[in-house]
Amino acid sequence: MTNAKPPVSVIGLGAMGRALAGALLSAGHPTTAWNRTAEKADQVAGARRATTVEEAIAGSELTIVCLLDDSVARDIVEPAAGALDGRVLVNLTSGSPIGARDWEERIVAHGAAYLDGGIIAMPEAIGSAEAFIFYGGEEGVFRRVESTLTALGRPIWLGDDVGLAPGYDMALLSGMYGLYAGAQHAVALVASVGGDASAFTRELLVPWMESMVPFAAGAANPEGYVPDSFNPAMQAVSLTNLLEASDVQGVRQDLTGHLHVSLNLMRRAAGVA
Ligand code: FVH
Repeated sequence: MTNAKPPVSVIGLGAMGRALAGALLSAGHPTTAWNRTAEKADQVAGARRATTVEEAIAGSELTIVCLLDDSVARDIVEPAAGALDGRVLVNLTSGSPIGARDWEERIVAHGAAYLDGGIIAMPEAIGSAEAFIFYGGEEGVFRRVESTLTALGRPIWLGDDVGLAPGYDMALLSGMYGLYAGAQHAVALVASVGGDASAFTRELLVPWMESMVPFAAGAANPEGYVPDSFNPAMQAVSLTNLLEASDVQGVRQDLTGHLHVSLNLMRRAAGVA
């Protein structure tokens, strides 16, 4: 019996691809890597450098792709897809649900299995307990490679539909960008009235946002339904005041997009849309 870990190939050695390859090597997986700028392989100690994409794919049962975007990934993988027959391709490039389903169709047509993933971590966290990665695709395929994927971060299988992973990935990013937009506007407002933005952030904004996150996220629903207990008519007036005052204070108007989302929801709920 051998404890040897299965080899893995990684296509794409940007910041994330290098982190993925490094984590696989640390976990004991012989790792073959290909990147357009070939010298980046030298930054991943222990990786075997493949000179072509075909050579990388042929080196392992499992190939992980992590490139800038789906169109780059397609241009790189498609011409070499013949080498995928009987293998598994895991695409961790950020994409969309419809793009993932298109990928699956193309990869399966080449006799391979396909999983689509969404990485919820910065490169520095890859391989640690705080990193988690969503996967969508056939459960049997996921289980086949699950223990290898664990080397990258906690794997979360969402279901057979490959579109689930990019959908969940984008949803979490949306939550993050929503928070960022709110924080950015809040700090700009405080600066516009001559306040100390850094003390405000530290002492008031962070604790306030932390306490409001469960409430705001808990109240969200797919229909955009606002309960009467929110007093949406009052909230619509308050949001209008906030938008007007922000404008008068000279806060950049492009920072207020998130307020319009809430204003529209409140107006519709109050019947004044
Ligand atoms: N880094 C992060 O924090 C996030 C975390 C969440 C998931 N994302 C997604 O991961 C994908 C890769 O991101 P990255 O951070 O590795 O990105 P870069 O460091 O910019 O590396 C890009 C790689 O793509 C290659 N590439 C770009 N254009 C081309 C092209 N025309 N032909 C061939 N390869 C191309 C690039 O190659 P090179 O410039 O080194 O030669 C890198 O390998 C991404 O989907 C994030 O959304 C990361």
